[in-house]
Parts: sequence; structure tokens; C-alpha cells
Amino acid sequence: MTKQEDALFAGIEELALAVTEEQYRIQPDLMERYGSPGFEKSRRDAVYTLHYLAESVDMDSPSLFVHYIGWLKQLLAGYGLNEADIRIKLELILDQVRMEPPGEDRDRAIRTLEMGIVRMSEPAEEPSYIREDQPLGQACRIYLDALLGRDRAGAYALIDSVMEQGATLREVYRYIFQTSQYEVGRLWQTREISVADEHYCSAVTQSAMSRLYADWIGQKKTDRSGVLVSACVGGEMHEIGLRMLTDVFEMEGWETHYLGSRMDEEQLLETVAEKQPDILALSATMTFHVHLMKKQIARLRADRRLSEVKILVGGLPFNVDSTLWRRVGADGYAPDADRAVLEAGRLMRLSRPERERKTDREAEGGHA
Ligand code: B12
Repeated sequence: MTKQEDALFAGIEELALAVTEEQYRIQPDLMERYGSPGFEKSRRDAVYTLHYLAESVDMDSPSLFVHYIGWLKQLLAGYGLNEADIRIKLELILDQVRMEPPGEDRDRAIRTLEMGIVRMSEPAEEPSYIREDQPLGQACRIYLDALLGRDRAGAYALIDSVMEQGATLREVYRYIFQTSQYEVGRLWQTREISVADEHYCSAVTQSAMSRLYADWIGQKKTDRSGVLVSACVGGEMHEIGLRMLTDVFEMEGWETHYLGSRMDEEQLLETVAEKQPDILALSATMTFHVHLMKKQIARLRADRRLSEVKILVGGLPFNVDSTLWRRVGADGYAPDADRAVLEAGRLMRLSRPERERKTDREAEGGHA
């Protein structure tokens, strides 16, 4: 991190406390409504919001913050919380930021906050991800109903039956597993289902994937179309998307090395150096992990052993801002597993001539 980035993230706790104290001063009714545990919760919410703001400013990506405000608005509606309180909090943050010494970051933060405040006043209804007119739409609905009814066997039977009817593995992954997981997230956010429901659905979907792996993917011989190493960055816990992506590469004949979530940075570096993959796939779902992605990529780039490896990134923040991948220093991005395979192919076609040229130079006794 640069000194400037350090300052951006380091001031968060202090700023959150100042904003919360000021909010409780101008709205004394908050103490009556929520008591002193409410103060601590409000301070923590301010910290969370400021992390999204800092990340958006650092990445010069206002849409990350605006998307977060839309998400927050919908979350609050589910809890029956007062939207006006959040609006006041954003305005107090804006007042504090305006008092900072002038500079590019301050101006960016002001613009981003203003956009967030506008977003707060707009509607935030997120429609269902499951649509009957989509491929396997009806099957996805039946699958999710089985999960929410705690009927694991029923969910497996549904998958078996769509496969028997000719659906491909990739279709099952994309239109049933991915779509139902997105819908689970929406239902959790709107409080239509509990955290326990979400955990159950995610666990069964992971086991359904393992079942398919044993029956189909694991049976297929790798044709070494390429070598993939995949991992989540930082403390990222969302690993199912990356696992799906890795399976899809394997379906395409790639040799894959899936390292999952919370991977140690040093170990990742060593694995990449050892496996020399054609593609390293890095995933982040939470926006507050994006600067770690940038840091991790800078570290990988600095290692001369890894100069041939192409880095592909993805996950929710990259889908919110489709140009963000450039700012973390990656070679490419894709919004989903299917398109990731295509993008990986494109990157490999680009890098092959480079490698061939290099081999020629080496054969001629030159330096690579
Ligand atoms: C399951 C889940 C969890 C599980 C994860 C379990 C696991 N083993 O992975 C647990 C319970 C741990 C969890 C925790 C949290 N979660 Co959660 N979670 C989800 C949920 C419901 C599903 C995730 C999933 O499986 N998606 C399905 C996969 C297939 O989709 P995907 O991840 O987008 O991946 C695809 C693409 O993005 C892309 N892709 C992904 N990675 C890569 C990499 C490369 C290189 C490329 C090219 C492409 C690519 O390809 C993938 C396949 O097509 C999502 C909802 C959602 N919309 O995703 C919320 C969601 C992501 N979580 C959310 C939140 C808020 C949290 C918590 C903060 C909750 C809390 N209060 O603790 C924590 C944060 C944890 C952390 N520090 O990481 C929010 C995030 C909102 C936001 N504005 O950022 C979401 C969106 C829910 C919601 N609607 O509010 N969560």
C-alpha cells in the first residue's frame, strides 16, 4: 500500500467514532430508540460504510460505493430500519470529509458520497434471480424449494433428472447452482430466509457439486488444454463461485489446482511458482478485499519466476464495475465461469506467440 492508501484506510476508526458521536448529539432520540448497544452498532456500521468508501476512492470506482448503498437500502428495508438515520450518517461523513485537507482523494470521496446519497433516495427493489423463461428456470425453482424444505435427497434427484433429460453439466452449474445461490443471497438480505437456511443451501449445493464431480468431471482425462491455479484473496470466505469456475475449466480438459478461500499469500506465491500455470484465477466477493487483490497481484508481478503467468480476476465487485480489473493490475476478467474459459483462451493465444519468440531468442543464445 502507498502512504496515501495507508492514510485512507487508517483514519477509518477515528472518523467512524466522530461521525457516530455527532449523530447521537444531533439525534438524542437514537439513544432512547436503541440504547447504548445501539451506539456501538451504529459505530460499527459507520466503519463498514467507510471501508466501502475508502475502497471506492482508492480504486477510483464510485460505482462500488453506489452499489453498496443500494444493497444497504434493501437490507435496511428487511430490518424495518429508518432510512433517514442512514442518510443523516452519510451526510455527517460528507461534512467530516469536507473538513479534510484538499487533495485528489478528498475530492473523489466527496463526489462518491454525493452519488451514494442520491442512490439512497432511489428505489432498491431487487427482483428474483429465478425466472421461468430462463434455461432450466423451472428446475431451478424446484431445486431451491427442495433446499429450503431441507430435502437434500429431493434436490439431488432433481439434478439427476435434469441430467437424464439432457442438460449439460455447465448448464446445471450456471442455471441451477449459480442462480439458486444468487437467489439465496437475495432472500437472506430481505430476511425471507435465515442465516441457517443460507448455510444449509450452500452446503447442499457444494455437496451436489462434489457428487457430480465424482460421477462426471473426475472421470474425464485432462487433455492439458492449460494449467489453472485458483484462489480467493485475503480473508475472502466466498469460495463457491471460484470452485464452480475451476470445475468448468476442468470440464474443458484443464489441469486445475483449486486452493479455495483464505489462502496464505506466501504459499500461493510458492504454488504458482511451482505449478507455472497458464492462468492464475483470483477471486474476491467482498469489496473490502479489492485493495488486497491489488496488493497480491503487485507482489506476484514482482516475482521474476512468475513472469509468464496470466492473471484473471473476478467476483462481485468486478461484476459491479467491469473496468475494475485493470486497476488491480490483472490481465483480464470475466463475469462468470463460462466466459472465464473464453477469456483464458484469449489470453493464452496472446501469450503463446510471446513465448515462442522467447524460446527462439533462447535457442539463439540471447537473453529472455
Ligand atoms: C454463500 C454465501 C456466503 C457464505 C460463503 C460460503 C462459501 N463456502 O463460499 C458465508 C456464510 C461464509 C458468507 C459470508 C458473508 N457474506 Co455472503 N453470500 C453468500 C451467497 C448467498 C452465495 C455466494 C455464492 O455461492 N454465489 C454463487 C457463485 C457461483 O457466484 P459468484 O460468487 O458470483 O461467482 C461467479 C462469478 O462472480 C465469477 N467469478 C467468481 N470468482 C471469480 C474469479 C475469476 C478469476 C473469474 C474470471 C470469475 C470469477 O464466476 C463465478 C461462477 O460463474 C452470496 C449471494 C451472491 N449474490 O453471491 C452472499 C453475499 C455475497 N454475502 C454477502 C455478505 C454481506 C456476507 C457477509 C458480510 C455476511 C456477514 N454479515 O457476515 C459475510 C462476509 C464473509 C467474508 N469476509 O468473506 C453479500 C455481499 C453484499 C455486498 N454488498 O457486498 C451477498 C451478495 C448476499 C446479499 N445479497 O446480501 N456468505
